[in-house]
Amino acid sequence: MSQSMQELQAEQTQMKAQDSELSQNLNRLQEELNNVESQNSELSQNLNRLQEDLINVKSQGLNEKRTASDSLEKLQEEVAKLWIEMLISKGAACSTCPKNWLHFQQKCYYFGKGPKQWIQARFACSDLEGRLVSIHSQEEQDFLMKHISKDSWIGLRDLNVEGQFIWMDGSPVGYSNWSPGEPNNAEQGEDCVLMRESGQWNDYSCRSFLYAWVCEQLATCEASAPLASVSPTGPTPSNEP
Ligand code: MMA
Ligand code: CA
Repeated sequence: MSQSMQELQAEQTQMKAQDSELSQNLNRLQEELNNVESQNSELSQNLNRLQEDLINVKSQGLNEKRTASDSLEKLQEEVAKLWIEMLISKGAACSTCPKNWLHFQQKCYYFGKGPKQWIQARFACSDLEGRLVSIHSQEEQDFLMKHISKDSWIGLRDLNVEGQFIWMDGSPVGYSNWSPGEPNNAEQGEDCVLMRESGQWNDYSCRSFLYAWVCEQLATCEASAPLASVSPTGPTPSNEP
C-alpha cells in the first residue's frame, strides 16, 4: 500500500471516531433538551397554580378588609352615640347644629333642594359632612314629614342584595313606613328609597332625579365646664365615602 493510501485510511478511522462522538453528543443534547422542556412545563404549571393562589388570597384579603371596615364603622357609630348619651346624662346639651340645619333629638337635619339622582344626593350630604338620613322611630319620621314638601331621597337602599334594605348608618330596617304595596322593585328594578310628600316610603329607580333629599349628622354637645377637656378615645366617626 502506498504511503498516501495509509494516510487516507488513518484519516477515515479518525473521522468515524469523531462521527460517533458527535452523535453521542447529539444524543446527550437531545436528552438535555427533553429534560429542560419537561422542567419548563412543570415550572409553567407551578406558575399557573401560584397565580391562582395569588388571586384567591387577594380576593380573600379584600373581603376580610371590607368586613372589618364595616364592623369598624358600626363600632364607631355606637361609640359616638354612647358618648353623646354619656354627655347628656352628665347634663350636657347636645343640640348644636350647623347653620341651615334643623335640630331634632340628638341629630341635625338638612333638607336639600335641587335635582339629584340618589348617588348625587349621597355625595351632596357627604360634602356637607353628613349623610343621607337614617330613620329609626315614628317620632323621627313625624319630624321629617313636617319639613318635606316633595318626594325626597332618604338613606335607604338595597343595592347589594335585592330586597335587603340597609340604612346609610349601616343598620337594617327596624322601624318602617312603606306605602302600601312597597317596596315592589317595579319596572327595571328599584333599589333606592324616597319619602313621598305623604311621608310614606317607596323604592324607586336610583337613576331618577328627585328635587329634594334629606341629610343628617349627629348634633354637637355643648359640654358643661368640667367636661370640656374630655374627649372620646379613638377616631371620630366618619361618614361613608
Ligand atoms: C308607582 C308604583 C311604585 C313605583 C313607581 C315607579 C307611582 O308609583 O308602582 O312602586 O316605584 O310607580 O314610577
Ligand atoms: Ca316602588
